[in-house]
Amino acid sequence: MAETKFTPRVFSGIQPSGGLTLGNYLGAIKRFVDMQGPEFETIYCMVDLHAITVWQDPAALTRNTRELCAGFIAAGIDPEQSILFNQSQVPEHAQLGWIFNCVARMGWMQRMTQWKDKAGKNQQNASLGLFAYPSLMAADILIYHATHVPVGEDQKQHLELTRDIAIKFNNDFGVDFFPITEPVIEGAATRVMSLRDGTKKMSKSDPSDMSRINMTDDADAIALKIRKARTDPDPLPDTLEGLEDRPEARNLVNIYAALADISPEQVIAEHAGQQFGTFKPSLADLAVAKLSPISTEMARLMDDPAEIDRILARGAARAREIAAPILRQTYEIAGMVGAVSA
Ligand code: AQP
Repeated sequence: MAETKFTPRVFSGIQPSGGLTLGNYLGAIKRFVDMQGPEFETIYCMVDLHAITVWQDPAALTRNTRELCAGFIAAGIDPEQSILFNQSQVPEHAQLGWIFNCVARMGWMQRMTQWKDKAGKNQQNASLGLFAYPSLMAADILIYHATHVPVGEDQKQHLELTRDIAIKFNNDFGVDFFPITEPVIEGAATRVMSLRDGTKKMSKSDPSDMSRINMTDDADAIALKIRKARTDPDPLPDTLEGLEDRPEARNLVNIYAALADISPEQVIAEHAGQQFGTFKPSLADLAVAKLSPISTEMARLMDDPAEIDRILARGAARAREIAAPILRQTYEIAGMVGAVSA
């Protein structure tokens, strides 16, 4: 397929299923900001329809959606330059999601590790929405003919499935309609790990608040969580290879690198031989310096929820201008009367 026929367009989303974490910031939002510019049209979404695949208290969902929007803007997303909205205001996502439910195969979905992790041993009791999550995610991306999707490492498998769905749709209908999307998984912090367990991803739904840094944490909370972060007794090595079997130490080095916009190698070069008693306070100072301005701005924006709602509604209207014709063409390709002109 000649991918060049598609406008270079970035799409990505975050679930308003809790407060934003440092993992979401370094793995996703910070990189969304980097991709904003003349090279791409950028579309960023609060994926509330995804969030409800597990139970969400309605009042908390509303608050988390607005707070997430405030987080995007405070971190540097310009709602004029980028299109910023919540998914449920653009019904074309769910409509294309249904078409893709009919394209994707049960076997593909059953292989998804996020499904297996989140449904756990109790799959019979998990929602049908949780099972179909990756097909809606494919629709989120392809309803804009997005060509590039910046995500953290955990979303790689879902992006491969998005490509499989696009390929199968194009083949089934003999068209060259959906682009084969490129995942953009880059940087030092594509997988920020829990501060309590270096083998587990930092996550907003982890029951332990000490496992993560929330974007709304104040300076004292950030410093405390980093001081209490699990580590080992050895000092930092003088090469990156020395961190191979030390997941907690490696995680702190990666976080430092991503916050400072340098490589993990540079962090090691600057801090080799240091004990964690020295390295952790440096990391805490850096984290506070980078995150405090964002949390202060988030709090300011949250004082005016009506303005946030206006930004989301305006973003949704702009998103629909792109999504509606693509949905209409999809229906037409599939032979839906009403979409096909007589
Ligand atoms: N720990 C992480 N390190 C790097 N990137 C991460 N992302 C999430 N956690 C990390 C990236 O953030 C984007 C949005 O993720 P999401 O909120 O839609 O879903 P998630 O990946 O399931 O995140 P959480 O925090 O673990 O949410 P819950 O707890 O609700 O399931 C994605 O690009 C993701 O890669």
